[in-house]
Amino acid sequence: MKSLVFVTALLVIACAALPNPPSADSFYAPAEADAPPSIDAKFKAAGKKYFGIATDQSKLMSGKNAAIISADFGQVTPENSMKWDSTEAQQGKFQFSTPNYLVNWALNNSKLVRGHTTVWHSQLPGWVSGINDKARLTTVIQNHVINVVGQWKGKIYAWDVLNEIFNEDGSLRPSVFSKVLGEDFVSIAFTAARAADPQAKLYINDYNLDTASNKKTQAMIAKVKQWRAAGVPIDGIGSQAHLKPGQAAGVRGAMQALCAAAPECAITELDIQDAPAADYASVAKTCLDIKNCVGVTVWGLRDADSWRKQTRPLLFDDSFNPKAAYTALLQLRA
Ligand code: 9MR
Repeated sequence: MKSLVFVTALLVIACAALPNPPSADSFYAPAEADAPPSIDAKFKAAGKKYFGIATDQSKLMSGKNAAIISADFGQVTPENSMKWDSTEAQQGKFQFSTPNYLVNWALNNSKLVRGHTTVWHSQLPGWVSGINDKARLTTVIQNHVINVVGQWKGKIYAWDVLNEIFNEDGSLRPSVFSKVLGEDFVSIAFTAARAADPQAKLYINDYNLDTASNKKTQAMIAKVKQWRAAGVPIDGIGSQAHLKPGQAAGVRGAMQALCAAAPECAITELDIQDAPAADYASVAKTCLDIKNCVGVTVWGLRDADSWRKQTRPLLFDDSFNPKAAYTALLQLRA
């Protein structure tokens, strides 16, 4: 009897000493309540529009892609399905079923879409690259841009209207567009895109813009200022940011300079060889710190699906497990 009183007394004292005994409710709280917020949620809390990812219909229909993107990302870019060779492989015969799937998926899942890309020298059908008449090429560009951008009028946050038009020395890349039309293709493409979807933010996008001082970055800045001053409707500059370890160090200075040249800017195709966590964190923090940088898009989910898979540059391994760089981004302070 004595021992029972003693044990009961001990229990009473022990319970009283517990700060707040957990209620029944807290035992059954959903696991997500304790999960850290997504990187996209962090970006939005910091005033950004999204943290996004490149994907496409085949990915969204396989493995854990859709589940992970739906839970953790706020924006999608079609990796290939909106390019000229996919949308208008034959003149005037537009194919939209694959990118339609992505856009519908995005809208059903409350994700923003970046359209990619209307005028690019690569993945360009032969019937376009063979044109050498100014008037004909002008009409062909206008018709392509109006049909492709118009297809998703009001549904696309931003369009990469022009992609990769500069050489490393800052001159214009010798594509069919620049050879036949000189610089005029820039205003032709942007004017058509604005008419087709007045709400979409219109971007010029390029790679190797990762150092402020390099000639390509300088040319992008000078030319965007010049074209905007002349009335070309350019809303944003996209820096692709396909990086090697260590290159992230230059991205802050480069983005500060690029973002000062247009109303908005974004990192549009981020991937980093070997996926160093500190480099990913540094690039993400750069966008968080620059007021008119609207978001960061990573160029694919799993290493196995990357265009440079041998360098394992992405945030998820081949089994869809998040890598150290992903955790570093989750832990980033805005
Ligand atoms: O990731 C894309 C890859 O699947 C395609 O085969 C390739 C074709 O050129 O394009 C890749 O995406 C590119 C993007 O559209 C523009 N910037 C460079 C990207 C990597 O090459």
